[in-house]
Amino acid sequence: MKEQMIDKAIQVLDSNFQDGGFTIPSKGLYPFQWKWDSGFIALGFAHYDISKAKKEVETILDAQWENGFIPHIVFHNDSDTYFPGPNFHESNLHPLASKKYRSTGMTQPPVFGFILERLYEIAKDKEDMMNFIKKQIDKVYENHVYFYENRDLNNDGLVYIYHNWESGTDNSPLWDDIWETMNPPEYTFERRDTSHVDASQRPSKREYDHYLYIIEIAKEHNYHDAKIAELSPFLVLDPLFNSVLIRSNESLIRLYESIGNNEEKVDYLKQHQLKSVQSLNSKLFHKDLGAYVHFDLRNNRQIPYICSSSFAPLYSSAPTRLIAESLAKTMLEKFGDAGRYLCASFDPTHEKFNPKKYWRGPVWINMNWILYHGLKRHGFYDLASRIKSDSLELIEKNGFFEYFDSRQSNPDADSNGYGGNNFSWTAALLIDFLKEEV
Ligand code: 2M8
Repeated sequence: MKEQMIDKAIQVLDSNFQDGGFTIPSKGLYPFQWKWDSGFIALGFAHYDISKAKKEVETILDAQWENGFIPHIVFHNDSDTYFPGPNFHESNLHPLASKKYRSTGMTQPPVFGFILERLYEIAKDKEDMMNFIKKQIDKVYENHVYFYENRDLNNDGLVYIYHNWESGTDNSPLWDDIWETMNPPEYTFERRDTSHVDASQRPSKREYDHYLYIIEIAKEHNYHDAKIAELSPFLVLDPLFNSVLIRSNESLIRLYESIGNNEEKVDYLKQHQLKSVQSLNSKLFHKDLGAYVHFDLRNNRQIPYICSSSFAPLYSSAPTRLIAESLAKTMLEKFGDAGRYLCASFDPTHEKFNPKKYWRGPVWINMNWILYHGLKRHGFYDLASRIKSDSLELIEKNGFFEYFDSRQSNPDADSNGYGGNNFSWTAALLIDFLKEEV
């Protein structure tokens, strides 16, 4: 069974790999290269085709801007199956944008620090992989410097995101209260996603109006960071984004230390790391909820909802023993009842929970991978192995879907699999889960 699943996953990845040296998340629905998808995808390749793994990382990092920024989508081709595409985003408005690639002017969680380290763990030829890492690591470091120098508004080590698409958890109920503070125009545009996926599983038209409006504001100011920080109606501290940054700092520090002769960079990372960890715990951990929460900087208020991002800091060194225990307890009590697969993307006990709709409830395999490693790191082995076996069961029973219904007996559909099928990070992370002894 294990070998069969791996073979199927390899087929998915190989058929999503493109001539340009990058992998699309899913045919039709997502026809370009996405930043954090790319990192997870590289892990899958690394177990059976190391050159594709390296190519994937090399290609996305090649799209880095001169200021260290790495965009969330790189438009390698002219597909018209996705909206909004390159002509809407107009990354060339920014004076330091890549001249080689068209892209968006927003980013996604900075996964590449820990991706490089995991690639080293997986690679059989360590010397070859270390040579590759030596060539790429400064780009990842410059990306972290970009965040700390441009997005750390309060100089406390926490970096903001200015768009829900930067969070990766696009239409989470987390953002609903922010949408209430805005009144964007009703744009006329042709959605493409709903011609690939049932509309009940995707964001609404009105939600898209908000998404586009934030981009329009950023574009009016040529994607200038300081202007965005001043004017964007969406300005949020996200525990997922920040803990991924912290976790990637850890990896960069370890890798630079083993490469040697990089003291300045290591010092810079260590100093910022200290502040990031302290602030994450003091500003984003919500004691009463027993979870990390988001903070809305624009409206100066906490966003007091629990979602899978609330537990992501477990993947980093940030949580103290007490915090880690409290996170595991909250996850088990709210997300882990007997009839449910772990881990729903939004609090299943909350009225805003929707088991079928995109990031408003379904289980996502990339989040499960982060939570699995986080729980294990902090010694919660039972919960960790439940997340792993739930992930494998969901994929085995339903296929390589983008997201899954967390209800074990699902009254609404024959399958628990939703969104895009033959989805790359689902396939890649299944391989990494099954080959874990490496
Ligand atoms: C989803 O986001 C894109 C926009 O970036 C979309 O809905 O069009 C999210 O799940 C995001 O986290 C993911 O990286 C992307 C591609 O898989 O799809």
